[in-house]
Amino acid sequence: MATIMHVDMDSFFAAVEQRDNPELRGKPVIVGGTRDSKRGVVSTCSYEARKYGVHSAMPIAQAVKLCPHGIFIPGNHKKYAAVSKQIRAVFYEFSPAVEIVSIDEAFLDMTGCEHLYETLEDLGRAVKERIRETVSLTASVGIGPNKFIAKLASDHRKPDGLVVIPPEEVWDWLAPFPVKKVWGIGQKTAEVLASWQIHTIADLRRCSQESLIRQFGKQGLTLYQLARGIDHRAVEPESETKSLGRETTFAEDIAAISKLRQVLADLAAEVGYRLRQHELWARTITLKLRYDDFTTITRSTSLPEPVNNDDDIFNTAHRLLVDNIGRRPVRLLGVYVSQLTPFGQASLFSDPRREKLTRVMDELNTRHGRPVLYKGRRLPLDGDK
Ligand code: TTP
Ligand code: MG
Repeated sequence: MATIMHVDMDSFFAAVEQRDNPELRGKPVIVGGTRDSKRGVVSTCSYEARKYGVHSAMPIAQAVKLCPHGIFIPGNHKKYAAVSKQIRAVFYEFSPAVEIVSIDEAFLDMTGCEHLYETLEDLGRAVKERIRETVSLTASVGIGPNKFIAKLASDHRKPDGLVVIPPEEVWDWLAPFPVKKVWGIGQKTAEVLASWQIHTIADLRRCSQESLIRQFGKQGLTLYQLARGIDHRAVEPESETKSLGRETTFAEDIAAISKLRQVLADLAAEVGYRLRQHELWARTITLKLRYDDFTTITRSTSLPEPVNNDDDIFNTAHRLLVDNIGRRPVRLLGVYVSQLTPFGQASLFSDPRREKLTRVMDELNTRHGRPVLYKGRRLPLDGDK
């Protein structure tokens, strides 16, 4: 039996801010923009702010309404990335098999190392303590026989949590969770299941494998297994972590947003095409920008549901472009996708006409070598400079 650990930092960006400015401790801190930010969204907030209903991805303006006395901070991505690097180094002290999931989160395969500690709780505590010593921050840790259980466990007692679920406890422990906690069940799948009166994992176990496959295709089998605490996915060490993307450097720097938008549409279409060829969906879209002075930034958005069509990739990347372009000429533009998953819901729920169009385009593009088909947005829009 495997022993898998999932580690996730608590209110990561906000906790770093509170660490570095004692005046912020114990207060509702909201990272993502200043109070008057028109377009900003919340990156994260301290647990003190969560009491007021503030959460990641909420518009700053809404957070101001919910938590008027909140402390609003634009945030310092360079600093968070540096802290993230320190945390990664800690992970490798404990296991060579580390899968970095995001800036503040990783899976560690601890199989075979169990005997180094008296109990798995001791192992979890050791990791939390090393993190605290190294970066003075708290992490939540979950340990279980597979990734699904480990991740659910780390989330279970946040913040500063430690939850160990031995294999023999998995069945009972899982039963009461809402189906939305099952990996790959998004809003839409949850709605279908709710219409069948399936609300908890215990309910989900009443569905036969056949009925789940009939309704959800390949994903149905996975749901059947996850409901029983079965998850065969391996921890994939960093070098294998899947992400893909495309970038392009311009012969001459470009400042016109209309031109950049066309290039972005091409890049998004390339990336979408490659995702679909791999039968993968992506949760995180990253824009890479290099300005004329060679400063390079990357900005990411994580979506509530995994996507793999050009429009979703383009729209997300375009928003990041608009938010970050400033007035500076751009040397390099790139689009990357990560947090890839074989679960997608496009075939079930998206607009069937768009789906069909995408399929036809993919087929033509495969046959002729890319690109042969252009979408309207690649042409400059009226009024663009
Ligand atoms: P999370 O681990 O999802 O959130 P968190 O660490 O802030 O809080 P929790 O205690 O619930 O784990 O994300 C890690 C960081 O990634 C978060 O601090 C900020 C950033 N982030 C965004 O910028 N936008 C988002 O929509 C999300 C979800 C996270
Ligand atoms: Mg976190």
